[in-house]
Amino acid sequence: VPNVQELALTCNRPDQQIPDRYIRPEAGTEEVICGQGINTAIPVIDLAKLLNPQSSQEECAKLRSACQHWGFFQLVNHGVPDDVISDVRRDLTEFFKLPLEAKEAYAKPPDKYEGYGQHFVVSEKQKLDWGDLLHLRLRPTESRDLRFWPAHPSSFRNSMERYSLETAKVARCLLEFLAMDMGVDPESLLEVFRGQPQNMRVNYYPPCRQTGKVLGLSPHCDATSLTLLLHVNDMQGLQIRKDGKWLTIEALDGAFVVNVGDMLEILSNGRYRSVEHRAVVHPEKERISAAVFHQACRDATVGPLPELVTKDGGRPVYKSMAYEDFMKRFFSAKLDGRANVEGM
Ligand code: AKG
Repeated sequence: VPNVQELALTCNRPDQQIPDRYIRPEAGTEEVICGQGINTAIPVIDLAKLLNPQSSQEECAKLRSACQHWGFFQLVNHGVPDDVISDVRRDLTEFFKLPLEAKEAYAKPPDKYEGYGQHFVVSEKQKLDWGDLLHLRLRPTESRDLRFWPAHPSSFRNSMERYSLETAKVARCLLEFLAMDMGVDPESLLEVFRGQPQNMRVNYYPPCRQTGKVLGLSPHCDATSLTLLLHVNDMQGLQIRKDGKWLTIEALDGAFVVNVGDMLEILSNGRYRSVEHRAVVHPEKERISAAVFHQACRDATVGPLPELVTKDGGRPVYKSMAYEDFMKRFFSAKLDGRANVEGM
């Protein structure tokens, strides 16, 4: 399928049309509300307050409520140094500025999800997303395939390494608090994520003149435990499904937008919620976002934690499945709302 960054250069001319495969009749018809209001802004969780014994209990209650009712929150005071964030922002922005041939040196092979290319394409008839991506496996370090790691800009690999380490620390810390909140031994939850497997998908959404007619990223849930999303440039475009409407997220500068993925909904036996989300595009400006996904280890079982099933009267809400089968199922389907978790 075509490179969307290149396609946008021609399609955005007034005498040109957006190809039919990108036109989404549903994109502009559903109600969208602004996520800045007192009742519509996603909760903000302060990691420094979670870690401070004086404020931890109160902040942990906010974290629980965010994961139960919203599936999303913004994380501030997360402790990732400013220079780590600014370096990764700079290098990702530089990468997408490279000429097409230079980016295609890292092209995603058809049978892999790593590399530079386009979002989930599983059939000839499927509608396409208005965006390109760079997908990298970050952790465990031995799983990295450096063929897909850009060597330009020259600081790219080092920036990514530091970012991966810092975001893995944040995710681990949040999972520990969530385990405590659910009343399970943090080790039994962390064991599922042994080695802290982590992937990153960088999304590049070019502008689109007919913005209400295309989607940057189709509605979907993440297959992960927790996703940490960084707004790489200062453009908004993330929307989450809330009470049947689309709610636009106004990301705070430097905060992570964190969401619960299918795997955490399942492990928690339904206590926390994996919520559908999508990305819309701007008529004139490009947008770049970077999602870091925290996965289970290869030999894990994805299913409700036994301690929670016991607490819940022996009733698992979801089936259990080998992690590899769970991910195969996810990658063999197109992005499609809550279909993955609801099929469990
Ligand atoms: C993803 O990469 O899974 C996302 O949902 C990204 C959303 C965004 O770009 O705001």
